[in-house]
Amino acid sequence: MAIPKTLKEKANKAMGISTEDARITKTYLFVAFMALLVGGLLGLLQGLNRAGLLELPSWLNYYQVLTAHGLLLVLVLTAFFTIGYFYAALSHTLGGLLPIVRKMAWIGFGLKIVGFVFAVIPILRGNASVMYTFYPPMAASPWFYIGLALIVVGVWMCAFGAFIQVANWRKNNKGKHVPILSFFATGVFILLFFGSLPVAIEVIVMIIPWSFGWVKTINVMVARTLFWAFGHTLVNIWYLTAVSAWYVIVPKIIGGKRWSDLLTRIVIIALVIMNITGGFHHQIIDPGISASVKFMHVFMSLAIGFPSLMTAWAMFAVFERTARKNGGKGLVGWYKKMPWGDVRFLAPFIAMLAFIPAGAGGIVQSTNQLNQVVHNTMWVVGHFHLTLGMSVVMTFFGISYWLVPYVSKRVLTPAINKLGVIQTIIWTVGMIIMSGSMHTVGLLGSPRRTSYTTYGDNATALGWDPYLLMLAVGGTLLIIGVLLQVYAVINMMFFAPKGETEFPIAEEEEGASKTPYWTERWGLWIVIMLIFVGMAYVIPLTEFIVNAPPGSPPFKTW
Ligand code: HEM
Ligand SMILES: [Cu+2]
Repeated sequence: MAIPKTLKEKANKAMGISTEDARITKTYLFVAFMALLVGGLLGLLQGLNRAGLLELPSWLNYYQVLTAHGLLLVLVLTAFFTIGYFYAALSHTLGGLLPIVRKMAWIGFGLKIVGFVFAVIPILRGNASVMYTFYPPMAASPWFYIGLALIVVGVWMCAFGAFIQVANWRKNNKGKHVPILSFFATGVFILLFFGSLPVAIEVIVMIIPWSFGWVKTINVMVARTLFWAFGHTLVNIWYLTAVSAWYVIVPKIIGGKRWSDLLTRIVIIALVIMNITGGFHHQIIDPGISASVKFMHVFMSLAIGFPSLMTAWAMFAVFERTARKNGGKGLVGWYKKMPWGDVRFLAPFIAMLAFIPAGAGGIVQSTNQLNQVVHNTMWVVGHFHLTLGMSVVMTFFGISYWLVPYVSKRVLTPAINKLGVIQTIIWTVGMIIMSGSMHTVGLLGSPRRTSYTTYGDNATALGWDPYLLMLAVGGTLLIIGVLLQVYAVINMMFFAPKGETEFPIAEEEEGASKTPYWTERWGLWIVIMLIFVGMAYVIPLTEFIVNAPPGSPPFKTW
């Protein structure tokens, strides 16, 4: 930890986060959890519908609900949480945000909210039931895409704000390592920027002119490819955000030290470099991509398993060391010494455990032959409720129990901690039931993105019913979990007792070897990343464009 130099930095250390910096994070987190509330309610409607328990009224279409559920949870919840969390980290570890950076965070906030309103109005009016992937040739109202473009520009504002903040700190702290959590933030914002470039090109250059009717047709394969270059990166941004809490926050909460600083930084660099190049594992069934290019993408996405395994190893080493230091004994007996009753530990711990089956499912999906079995079935929906709905979101929940009090200058009370533990258990049971039945019913052939139907009482389709019923049971538990979590956040934000809450950052182990300075060479990492991106995308995109099939006019399929 750098010793604070300027008066402002000293003041920040003494008094906690400045009110102005806190307001940014607080507002971002508030929006994130409102998205969880509304998105969760919509999820329940879907679950009940698929189980045949609820017929949606004629003015509320299943695909309209699904579009809103996807956007609220995939885009709004995650983006607002990630930015709110990392802006608090930048403020805390780099001695307070610069005024210009603060301004950019607010402009970014405004752009995202305006963009969101632009996107939501056509969804509500039934003119944009294209789901969060908005694959052409399905076409929504042009305003929906203009909204998405504004959201992306809003995210860029925040990314550039973070770059300015980090660059300024580096200028004033020559030769020093960027504090670890800001190092994570740097990686995340680099990925957010470069990962959202392709989708911005897709939306602004291709889709908007086409949906206005200025051009007649669209190249569907180019659009899908640009989308997944972004979509796949987004997934790993969530992952990297969750991992930052696992490496840096959780060890502090259990009273331990951080695992190797060098290894942590290598994991971040590896994830940044290898990320964007995995997009085609979402397009394994797509035509027109050669087997060798698909193979390269699958190889690259499995390569990300390597830093993931390093993470798993490091985390369990930290747990064992800390528990043994606290008197834990035996091969497994040391587990008793973990703070199971502390939601700030319990929630991210279960999130980590969930990543084991979640990662295994991902390997299944990236395997060509197995992908044929599960592609576009409910299995996939089970998979991302396990990865995103459990590994990532439960980590976010765990973070909220100290971050919300920290920015609200309040404290986590034992009562809210207990509520959090109950919430964690309900969410865990609900997700296991929901995602377990989704995986199973997917293997039995039930398609994703399909409202309730028995296909004329076809025997196979009727066989899905028990699993779809379990899906609704899990979904009902989850909505209880959503309500408890949102209640806890609102309580910690506005009603909990006033007081100082610590921003928990674990120290390095004593006598840890010094991290070499080459890890700070972000320019080099970006160049290597771009070479990888070029390697993965130049040939297939050229082929799609040079040998383009006839383009498609827009379709409204709903
Ligand atoms: C109350 C909790 C939740 C319930 C009951 C629920 C239920 C569902 C159901 C039944 C589907 C879709 C089915 C279909 O393909 O027809 C779905 C899709 C989806 N859910 Fe959830 N979900 C919940 C929470 C979440 C959370 C927390 C996230 C992410 C943070 C999430 C992300 C998604 C996404 C991305 C889709 C796919 C949308 C699409 O295919 O376009 N869900 N959910
Ligand atoms: Cu992916």
